[in-house]
Amino acid sequence: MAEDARVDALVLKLHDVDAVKFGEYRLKSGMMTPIYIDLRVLVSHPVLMNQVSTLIYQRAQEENLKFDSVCGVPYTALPMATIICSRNELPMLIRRKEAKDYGTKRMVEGIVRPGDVCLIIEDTVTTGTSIMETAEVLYKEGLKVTDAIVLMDREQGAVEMLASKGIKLHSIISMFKLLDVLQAGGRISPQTAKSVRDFILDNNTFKYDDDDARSTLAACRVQRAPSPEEGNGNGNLSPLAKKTCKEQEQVLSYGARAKLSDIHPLGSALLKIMEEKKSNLCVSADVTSYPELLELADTLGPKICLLKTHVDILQDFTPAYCNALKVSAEKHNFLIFEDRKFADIGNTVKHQYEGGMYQISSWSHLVNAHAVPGPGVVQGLRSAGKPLGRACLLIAQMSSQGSLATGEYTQSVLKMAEEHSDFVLGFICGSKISKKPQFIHMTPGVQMQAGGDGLGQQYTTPEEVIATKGSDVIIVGRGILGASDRAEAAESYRKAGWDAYLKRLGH
Ligand code: 5BU
Repeated sequence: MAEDARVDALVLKLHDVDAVKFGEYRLKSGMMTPIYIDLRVLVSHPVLMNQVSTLIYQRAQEENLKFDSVCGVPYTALPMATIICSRNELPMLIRRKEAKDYGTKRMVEGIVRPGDVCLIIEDTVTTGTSIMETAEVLYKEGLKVTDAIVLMDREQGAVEMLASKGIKLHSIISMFKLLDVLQAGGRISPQTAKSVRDFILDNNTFKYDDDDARSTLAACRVQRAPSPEEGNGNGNLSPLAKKTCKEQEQVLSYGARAKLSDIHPLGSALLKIMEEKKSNLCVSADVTSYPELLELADTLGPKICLLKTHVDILQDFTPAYCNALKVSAEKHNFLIFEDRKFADIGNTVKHQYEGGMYQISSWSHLVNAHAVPGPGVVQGLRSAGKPLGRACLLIAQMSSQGSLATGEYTQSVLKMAEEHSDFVLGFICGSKISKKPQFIHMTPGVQMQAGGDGLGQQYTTPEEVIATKGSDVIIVGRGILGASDRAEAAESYRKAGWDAYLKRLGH
């Protein structure tokens, strides 16, 4: 079962066992709330407890979190941490709520090695203070905390608060997701769902003090589709919801989009790289010898977020080369994108992707595909790539003159991407075609001067592509490869792309 379906089923089961209740309740913070989440009851439901623990651990793996031990926030998350640690043979730490008044007076039980990273597990968060309290006890022991996983995020400011303290919060179920599932399942009325949504939007506890935090907040909420009773306009939204919708129309930062809960993990990784390296530049490494390709990867690596290859133009390809390329990608923190443009039935593309002499799925993070064959092309690629954490881009438009990928075709590609967003993370296109911030738009045919190459290629400038057309990534080949100093040219493109992005953000 896909993870989404498992989360939906879990939400319904949590409702069945009264772990989610609607009415008037007072939270630990004193705040009154129309929805109460009480996951303490899970100890009486071992099957559910196991499911929850599995989902939490899977999230840690999907996010590729690196940690040396696990600590559950006492008490509700303690058994979850115990199950995860026992099943996966991970060292656990127990945080005491009170120091013992005899013996060692320790606040943390278990082997503590200063400098180790501890992953925090929590059942529910509102403001994030319970996670912070546990983190502070761990900090005092010399431990580091970089990430926390929570089963249920009430979406009232915890993500932003913890991010401001250097902890990334990953949630399995968000409040809006829970409401959508319960409403779709006929468990709550549209009115109840709406009143809870309004409450959540009006009661975000995080006081944002800069634009980045503000756009993070918008990013955290942008997943919410308007409920049917909200109509198309914003007429009856609460003031904060209206403000949020306004923010959604504006462009979110790459960093904020990386934190969207329903973004593809690889899309999130790419956006993080872009933010960290201040680069939306993908170099199209269209060279025909492998040493030259590797040389490009090593010299341009620090300036790029992606390296795009055409493996079948290499005259000296051997499978061993791909390892060296992977090493370079790790060293310089970029992703690899094989521009293979798959366009066959699912079964054939699966073979082309994972087999043959190139074994593309074993080394390329991203590939692209034409939508011409219909959804089977994505399904075939997905069956080979998803287990490896790979993803694909659909070609919605092309940069070449007279391309047939326009109008209704482009719209159908968009729909196909939306229906397969567990594997499709974005598009090759000339301009932004989807409003969903989880999709990444990449544009080839980019040079400093608009023009063409005499063989149908059409060039647009970085500024036009990013600032005017709203695409996210510039793909540049000959603009860099044809320069006498490729590193210098790459730096000019990186800067032009980044400046255009800052302009788009209104900086
Ligand atoms: P150029 O040297 O910047 O023109 O190279 C562009 C690269 O992008 C090249 O590898 C093309 O195969 C690739 N490309 C493109 O130019 N236009 C498209 O629509 C697609 C890919 Br899809």
